[in-house]
Amino acid sequence: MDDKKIIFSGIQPSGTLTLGNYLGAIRQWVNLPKDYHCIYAMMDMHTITVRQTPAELRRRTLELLALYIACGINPDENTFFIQSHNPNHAELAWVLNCYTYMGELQRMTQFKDKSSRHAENINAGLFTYPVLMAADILLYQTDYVPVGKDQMQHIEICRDIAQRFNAVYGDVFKIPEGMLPKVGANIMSLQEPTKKMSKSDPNPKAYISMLDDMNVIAKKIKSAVTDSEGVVEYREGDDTKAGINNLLSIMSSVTGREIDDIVKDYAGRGYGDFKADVAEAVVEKMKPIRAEFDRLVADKQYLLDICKKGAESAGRISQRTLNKVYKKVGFVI
Ligand code: ATP
Ligand code: LTN
Repeated sequence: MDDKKIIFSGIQPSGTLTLGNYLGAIRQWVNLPKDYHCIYAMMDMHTITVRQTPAELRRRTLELLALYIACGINPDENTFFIQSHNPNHAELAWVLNCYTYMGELQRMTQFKDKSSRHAENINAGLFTYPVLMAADILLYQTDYVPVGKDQMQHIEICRDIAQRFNAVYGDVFKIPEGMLPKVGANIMSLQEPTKKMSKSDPNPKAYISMLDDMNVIAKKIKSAVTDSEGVVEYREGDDTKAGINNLLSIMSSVTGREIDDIVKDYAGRGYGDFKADVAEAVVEKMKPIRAEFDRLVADKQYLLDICKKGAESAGRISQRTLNKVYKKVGFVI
């Protein structure tokens, strides 16, 4: 490969993407400068850490690719692939499992959170999820991983594992860095604005799905939980203001305007006006994405061809790292 810096990221096809996924992750992928080599995957192997309906998982995996493209990531300039199409991920994950401590996995917030939500199925995959994620990233000698804030703990453990491995065997892995968007790194639930917006929230009013109808999007924003103060103002860290802070972050992310600048527009005006404008701005942003998604998803063969080409390229790049690792740990290759 040339000497371009490498970007790697991915999302699990565990549900329909939310505005949080878009503003926290995908939107930064679209705006990355052309001088990076970008690799984006659909993380189906991570998704089965929570029980799935097979036909739905299959459908959502290709829908996720259609959404990536509909959001503006060009398949001719970027590599897209399905995680399970490149077996190197599972192979490196096994090796890294042997260099990861139970104690550090036990501290992971996502594990604690998901095991309490899925108490009937606390499987070993859920526990070692961060190790597979570390393998995803390290296989490509990744420089930067653009994700939302909730994933930073996983990037940290990935760096720890890589540094530990390098300390024993020399410079095998590049140490990656997380990349957060300036605004929108942590979009909150519309119903409980101190909790993050999540596609697996049982209450659909809490999130905006990228495939919601435009009038549903507007309705959800208009019924977002706010406060009784009636002042459109951003107050970081003030939980009573969490709903308004969140709507301001959303407005700023979708319009590209500074929060301070937006606040000025609403001096002396109520939440009704503000919510109506946020709804309109979000709908404007989502409309073309939705139309492009509908067009792409109807062409399954086109999507499958992209996955095939992407898996070949991902396989080739990652094989070099895996060979090096196997040699270092003493496997006969
Ligand atoms: P689940 O509910 O299934 O755990 P999720 O909606 O939290 O899913 P993920 O698949 O875990 O989404 O995340 C995909 C990407 O979107 C990650 O980079 C994550 O950091 C980002 N992301 C998820 N939710 C938000 C949010 N509320 N705000 C900003 N970024 C987010
Ligand atoms: N855990 C991530 C999805 C994910 C990922 C990755 C993101 C799996 N492997 C590698 C970046 C890089 C999530 O968003 N829940």
